[in-house]
Amino acid sequence: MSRPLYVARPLLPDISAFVNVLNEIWKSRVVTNSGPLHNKLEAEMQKYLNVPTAMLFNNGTMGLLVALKMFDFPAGSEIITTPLTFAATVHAIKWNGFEPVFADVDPDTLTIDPASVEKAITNKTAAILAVHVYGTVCDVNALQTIADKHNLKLIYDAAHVFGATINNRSIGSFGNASVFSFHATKLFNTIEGGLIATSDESDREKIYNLRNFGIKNEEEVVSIGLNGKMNELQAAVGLLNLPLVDEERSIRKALRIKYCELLKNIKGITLPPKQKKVVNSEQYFPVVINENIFGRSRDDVYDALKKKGIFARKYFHPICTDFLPYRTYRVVSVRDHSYVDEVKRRVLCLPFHSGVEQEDILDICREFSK
Ligand code: T4K
Repeated sequence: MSRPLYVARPLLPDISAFVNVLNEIWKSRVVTNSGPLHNKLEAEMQKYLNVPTAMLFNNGTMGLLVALKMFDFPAGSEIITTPLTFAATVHAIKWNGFEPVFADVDPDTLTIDPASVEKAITNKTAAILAVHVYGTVCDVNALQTIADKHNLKLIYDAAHVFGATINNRSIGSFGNASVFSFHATKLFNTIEGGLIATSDESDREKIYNLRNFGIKNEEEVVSIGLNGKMNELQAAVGLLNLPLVDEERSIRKALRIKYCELLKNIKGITLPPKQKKVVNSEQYFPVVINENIFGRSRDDVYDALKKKGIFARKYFHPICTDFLPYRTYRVVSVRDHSYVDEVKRRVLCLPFHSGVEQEDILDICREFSK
């Protein structure tokens, strides 16, 4: 058994392969600013994600900042998003000078609820920033219909869905832009990193400029850009990790099947949804623990696992509207009480990576059979 056992474990390449690449980088002294490894990884990403535009970033948060900047929304525009996400999603809205508006989540998928999104639209709404949370994909058709009907941009936070597909179509090709995170804890990682994917080749120049201070050429700065560039060391890790991703994903798929088999008959435990025609990214394995039926609370299970050296995580509790900067914001819902307030007390992400052994799963699941 592996102890301590964390919710995530970075996928890392063979150290000697990395040292070889480092030697090459040192020889060339090209360490950042669209170096050869960066450009190679960007080309590989375009192929892997099967999108015309795939632009690397130094982290997912910078990608989100740029994705929200690239459409020139007026200052003070409202962006509808989910409260069940990492803080970066909503911070990116505020950093751009826009107002987040929170819509409830769907009880089955825990992704943003399209009906609540529609209810949250006002004449200031410019976009929907939906999150494919845990690896579960949003209702992309319903969201696109709403976006088209109200003339809104549709941007996806795709931090959790690297390599996912819907009906064989790349997850990065939906909406106006999708932002991936390549943080160490993600299925595919460059230690820190991110990427914007879009279906429109003409977005490339705009994203390129915004990623590099708005610089167009040596004499022109054409937009209010930032420094979102991925360096050569990050790109080297990415190039070495990419061939390892599919195997990591199949190991996680087997873990998911095992978890589901062991937990499926336990009353009060809801497993992640099986989504038809979706290839899952296998990012997280969240369970929802209904204390009224199961007899124990999520926090109780979390504490008991922790005592054994198993560090599950309460992603995402607290939710964004519990954070100090957003406490005055309410969650728009088509229900009398927003579902997200219920789920935040109940959701728990269990360890989910190739370092989790069969005995670990048995040990974790025993905690649910008491
Ligand atoms: N949108 C969404 C929906 C996101 O989930 C995220 C990031 C973003 C946007 C922003 O993307 P980035 O700007 O980060 O690229 C972690 C990650 O830092 C964060 O990237 C991620 N979401 C979030 C869900 O999880 P923490 O605060 O939970 O990280 P930490 O350090 O507690 O790590 C979790 C566990 O992973 C640790 O208990 C042990 C293991 N771990 C972690 C690191 C960093 C390792 O074994 N090695 C490591 O180096 O946020």
